[in-house]
Amino acid sequence: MKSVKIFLLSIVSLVCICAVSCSDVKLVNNGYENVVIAINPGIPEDPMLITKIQEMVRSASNFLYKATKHRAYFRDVKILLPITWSSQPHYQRPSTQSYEKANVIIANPHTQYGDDPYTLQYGQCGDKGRYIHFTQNFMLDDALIQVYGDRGSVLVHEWAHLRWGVFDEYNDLVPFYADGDTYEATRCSKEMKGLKASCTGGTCGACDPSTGLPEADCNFFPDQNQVTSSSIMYTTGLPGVVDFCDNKTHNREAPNMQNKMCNERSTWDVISKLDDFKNNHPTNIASLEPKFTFLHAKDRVLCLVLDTSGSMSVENRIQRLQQAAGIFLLQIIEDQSHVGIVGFDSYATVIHELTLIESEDARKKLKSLLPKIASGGTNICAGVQAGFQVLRGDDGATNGDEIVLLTDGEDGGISSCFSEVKQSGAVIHTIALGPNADAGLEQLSSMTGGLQYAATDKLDENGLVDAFTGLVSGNGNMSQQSIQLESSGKSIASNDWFNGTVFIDKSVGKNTFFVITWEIDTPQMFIHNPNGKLYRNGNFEMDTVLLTARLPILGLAHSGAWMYSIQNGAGTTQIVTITVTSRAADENIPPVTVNAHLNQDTTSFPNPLIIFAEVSQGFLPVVGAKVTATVERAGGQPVNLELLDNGRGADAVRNDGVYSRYFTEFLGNGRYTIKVSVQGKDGIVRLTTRKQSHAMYIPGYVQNGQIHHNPPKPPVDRNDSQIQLGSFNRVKTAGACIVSQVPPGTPFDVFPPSKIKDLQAAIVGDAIQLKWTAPGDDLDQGTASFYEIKLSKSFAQLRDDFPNAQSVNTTDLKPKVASSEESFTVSENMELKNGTVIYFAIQAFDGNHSSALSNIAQAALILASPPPTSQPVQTIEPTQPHNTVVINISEILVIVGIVVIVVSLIISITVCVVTKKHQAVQLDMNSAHLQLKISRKGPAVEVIEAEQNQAVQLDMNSAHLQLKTSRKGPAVEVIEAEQSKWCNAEHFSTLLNVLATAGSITGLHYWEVNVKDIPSWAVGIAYLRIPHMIPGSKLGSEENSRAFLAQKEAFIVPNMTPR
Ligand SMILES: [Ca+2]
Ligand SMILES: [Ca+2]
Ligand SMILES: [Ca+2]
Repeated sequence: MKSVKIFLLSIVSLVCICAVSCSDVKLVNNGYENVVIAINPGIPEDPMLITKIQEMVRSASNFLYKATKHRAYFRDVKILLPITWSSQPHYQRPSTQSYEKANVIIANPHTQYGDDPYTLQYGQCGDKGRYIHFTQNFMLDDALIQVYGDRGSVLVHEWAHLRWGVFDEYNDLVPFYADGDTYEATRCSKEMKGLKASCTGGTCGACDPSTGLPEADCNFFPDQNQVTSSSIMYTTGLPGVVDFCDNKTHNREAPNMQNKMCNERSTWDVISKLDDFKNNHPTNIASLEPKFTFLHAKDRVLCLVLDTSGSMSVENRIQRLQQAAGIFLLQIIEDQSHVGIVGFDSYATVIHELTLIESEDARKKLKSLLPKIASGGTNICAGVQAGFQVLRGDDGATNGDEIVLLTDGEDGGISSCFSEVKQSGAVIHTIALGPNADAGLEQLSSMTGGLQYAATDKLDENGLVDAFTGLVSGNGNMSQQSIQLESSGKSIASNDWFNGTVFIDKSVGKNTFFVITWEIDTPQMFIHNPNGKLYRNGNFEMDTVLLTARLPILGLAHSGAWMYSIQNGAGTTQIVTITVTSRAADENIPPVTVNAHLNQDTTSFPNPLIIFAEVSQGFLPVVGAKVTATVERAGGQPVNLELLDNGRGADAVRNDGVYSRYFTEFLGNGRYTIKVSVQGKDGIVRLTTRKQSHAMYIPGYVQNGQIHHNPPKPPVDRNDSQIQLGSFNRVKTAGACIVSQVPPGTPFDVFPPSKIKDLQAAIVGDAIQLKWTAPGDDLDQGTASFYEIKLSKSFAQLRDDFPNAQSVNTTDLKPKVASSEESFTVSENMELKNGTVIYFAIQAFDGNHSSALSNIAQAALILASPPPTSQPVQTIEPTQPHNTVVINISEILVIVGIVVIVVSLIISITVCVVTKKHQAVQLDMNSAHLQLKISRKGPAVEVIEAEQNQAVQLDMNSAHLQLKTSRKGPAVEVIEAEQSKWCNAEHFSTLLNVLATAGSITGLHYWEVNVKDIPSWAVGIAYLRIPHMIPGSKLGSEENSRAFLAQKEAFIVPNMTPR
């Protein structure tokens, strides 16, 4: 069984033609051209924003040139200004550029969640991302340069995500990892120097010196001046960091996204092997100054170019064209657009010149002119050229205008107008209807950056309506766009019913339409709104010629469940469809939307297709939705596939609102069309913030041995105008993919299980437990046959020589179905002692193939140890005998305020990486001159004011709930169980601290503290009451408090500076 070792690793690294972003950016002679930076129409006009964009790009051009080792800079950048900004003589018309397709967008989130720049990136390693998002505040507020670094370097960091598909080298969730008997900050390169420190309220101390393991609030503070120049994907906030990690500097053990997604390859290794750099050599560029072009967005100018050839009369196509294009004209095209219509067969006919869409009458008039008769041949170029003629009607030009080209036929001459199309500067969206539409059609959309749709003749799939409904404006103004809530169809037997529910949520409701189509006889239609109001046939606008009924909902549609019941009154079976569209309820609150994408729009078997659906409200991801893709295949039944946001298989990041899945069930060559339906259930769906692919926020840096804190990140305002999501429905077509080279007959198994990216290992008690998510027989679908797990004490052995590493006995391990959680306890006997680090990796097999090697997980055991020497503290040799420690704080001149002594017990913690267990503490207070005694019950500490005339009072309101007062004065003992949690806001919540008060205002004072059998503890002075409720609050070394930390072996004076 386990002798099968066919490595088929390259299958998921795809030829990425158009990936998720169809940008026109090109690298020509070392210069990037046609980079588009677009400003959202919601941003008020501000010339300073343009200045700042130019400054950023200039800086980025230099930075990029250096980082790519003289291989690339920004040569040609277009700044796309919104229609809401006033016109200037030097502004040009955009051609194929739009806000929707821009590489960088400047936009404000509707709810304040900070100014983290980020890239919407959800492909695999090396795949392009969607866009870079900067907020207006990020662009204008120079104080943020200290937080994120120079804007130009931030742009290069994000550009690497967007253009080259590399990932972050820091990890907010796993900031440290074990390395021998200590731990390292997750970073690249490992040569990056800095201090690990735990800071609260500006006070810094060692990161839990009692255990050698980092606390939750431990941070890595890099040195301001670095010995290494790598890496940009770790941070852009340090002046000397100007390079990517390459094979020499890469830290492949760091548990970050780059290693996980790119098989532990360095960022430069990935970047330098991409198409951009394959035939590109370092060159001396005299001027790295980018050329800026200003483009001014305009309202849509669009021409429908519709096939009326003879074949359009079969399968009712000409009638379906009128239905679907009618929905486009009545409901989808935005107000203030200009629309014309051209029909073509062997020749083209201008049906109507451009008309301004400013009234319902204008819409209805255009709809009435849609072609009704089909005859003749197919001359696509004649249609396109007539379309250009119509588009010139407003301004003599075609750039920035759009054509919607629908055809069902073949045309040997389609390539004759390719060069004219390229020259036109217009965008052509293509709709291929039926199985025989010309194979060259999609070249017109791909060469102009248009949308690529296809529809079959299966009426119940409603594909033609979905294609026209997807043709919304790409200008970034979401409140204008029509949003499709429902698209469904069914073949209904005579007198049977077609029932369903559409949830209209509060983010939409304006301009809501229910549209029902049928084939033969008008059905009985019943629509109940959430208040029980019933709409019947008499409420609909009926079109008995086009067999369409349309119900406009006046005003704002009630939010909630709208139920429809449609009865087929015809004497025979007929197909009935329903489409519901709406618009944003409030122009200031973005609606919930879904964007559906394919990783490529042409694919040759056996490259799998990846389907992505991005569900969001504004820029906030929506998680918890049920997302289903329906794939219509060239020659067979449609396949439904649930898309998942679980960070496994095709899905890069868990809970980022991007739902993804591989599609492998190919059946024949031809166009595959993909539609995505999203259901959100009230109480299950929620909004979240983006967590990946953003520039790192550095908490601070180290200069001359001192930690300098950066300003805190702006707080997240969750009380904004945020509306509850509630239940919702959305539908969106993901377009079409042209599939080739599918072998005839039943396909043999070509797809291996997908790479396991989430293997985790942990020492639990005396054993090691492994966890991961099951891949499938075919990538992330089906069930794999078996697993092979190996272990090693060497990371390098597992990575480079997996076959020869020690096998783990997996006889009892049977794979579960894809996406299931797997867990396995390693039965091999291993000596687990301090400093043990064991690495694990896993492969899944399907009987024919093996998956790629998983991420490499580590199980580490680090017990209490002195803090590493890189702590931000000086280590002073002890001056007292071990174990029983008495310190005299005699050198602190207290000059401010009432002195508060804080006693902080740091309990011994035995740590096996994942489990922290509090152990009972034994104290023995045996010094003769102490005024106070230990409680007989056990662990305790007491504080003594040694100046006889000044009593020390412990403030038990401040004590951690595991500290109990002794009956005999100011002493505390540690108890195992907390009495209750969060019952008093005054209590320290995470550290075993208690405040003691001593009424000193000025003078030289000392106190004695007696402890025993506590491995480490701290005593100090707070000038103000230090905050309790903030997790980790404790004594530090700044204006609020001073502390002496102590361990059995040493005193530690945290970063003391004279006051
Ligand atoms: Ca024009
Ligand atoms: Ca995801
Ligand atoms: Ca397989």
